[in-house]
Amino acid sequence: MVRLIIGVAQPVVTMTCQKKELPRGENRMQDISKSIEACAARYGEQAAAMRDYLVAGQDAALALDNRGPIEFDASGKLAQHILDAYSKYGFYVFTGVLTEEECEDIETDMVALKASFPVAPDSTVDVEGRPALGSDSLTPHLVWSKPLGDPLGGTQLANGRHQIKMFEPEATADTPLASPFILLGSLRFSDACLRTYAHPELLRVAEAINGEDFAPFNEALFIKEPGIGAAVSWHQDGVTHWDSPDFDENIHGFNFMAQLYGSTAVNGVWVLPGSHKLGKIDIKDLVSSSKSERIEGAVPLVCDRGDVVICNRQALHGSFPNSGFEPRLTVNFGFHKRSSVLGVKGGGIHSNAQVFDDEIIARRSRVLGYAIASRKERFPEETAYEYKPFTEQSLSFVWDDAARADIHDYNRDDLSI
Ligand SMILES: O=C(O)CCC(=O)C(=O)O
Repeated sequence: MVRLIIGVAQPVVTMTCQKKELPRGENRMQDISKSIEACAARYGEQAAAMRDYLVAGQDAALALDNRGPIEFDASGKLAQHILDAYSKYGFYVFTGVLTEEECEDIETDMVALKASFPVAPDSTVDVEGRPALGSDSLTPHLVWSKPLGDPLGGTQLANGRHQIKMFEPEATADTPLASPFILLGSLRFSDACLRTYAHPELLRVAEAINGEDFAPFNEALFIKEPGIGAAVSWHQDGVTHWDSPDFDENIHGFNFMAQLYGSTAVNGVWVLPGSHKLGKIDIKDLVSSSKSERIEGAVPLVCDRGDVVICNRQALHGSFPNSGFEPRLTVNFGFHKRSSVLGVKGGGIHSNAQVFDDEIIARRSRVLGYAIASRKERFPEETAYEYKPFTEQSLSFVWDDAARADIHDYNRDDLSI
């Protein structure tokens, strides 16, 4: 069913613009006990083991010291405790980043997007017979799956990085034969997601991790509807730099994962803490030593609505099919160190393999310029992020129809490494 190969202790200042900020370390966790039971029940004789794994993982995730609001110290640097925890675990849950207003904007766009999805993987029309979303695209945009499937696991798609096939529970008879679960190049389809891409505090985090000349990676939506949403089998994202003499824990960049409905042990991404420092992992071996796909030591990303995770792309991660009752919609967008992409031949997963030069990086970065411009219009009271490469070249951007046309198929230049 897959249509595409994808693919020092200093005083801290807590950021403003968050309506639902909680003290560091706390979260309002959704009660997912019914989902845990429903999910476990689909695993047959493994039901008890699955239930125990979900509960233990959730408890372990909440016991880690890697969640709280985005904080900067008195000199404007990202708080050291965040940098330390991110380096230790390979991920950090920033709580209360997106305001309710911003989440509602994304929700509104999602309703329109879903209504314009093609009716079937090979269709070019939506349910009303209109040209479907992306039917004029030259670039890949939708990845489809059968309900509760694992379309990437155990295949050679995406450079074979999803080494094992996850268990695919049987879906109920009322589910569609196939539905989209990943939307690529998402910034051209949703103004709300475009604006989230320019969130000033998130971009300051990107700068802190990857330097002020940080470069884009790619953007996608992960759509995990209850009873339908597909698995993304265990994998590490990076494909190009594992044997590099300059290898370090940040060389393959990171993804921000903004949560519209929260994220749970049942529907969320699971991460093996610290695995971003281990180099390339033999996943089959790990599954074999864990005696099941329930990899020992992994924990789920437990989030509320509006939380945003930063996840190192080298960390071992994956998600189970969503056989619970809560939806998950993740607005994914990643960034790299410029040195990780400049002069590097891409891995060919999200875009055709090409050597990324200054021109390609500049072309791919313009969507960030439009995003900042568009966010300024929607949230004029906010201090917009200033991206050094634009300032140095005195580049300015306007978000208008010409800009929309300019980013048509922009993801053909995804800096896929
Ligand atoms: O959201 C998911 O389920 C998977 C996300 C993922 O694998 C990624 O961002 O690399």
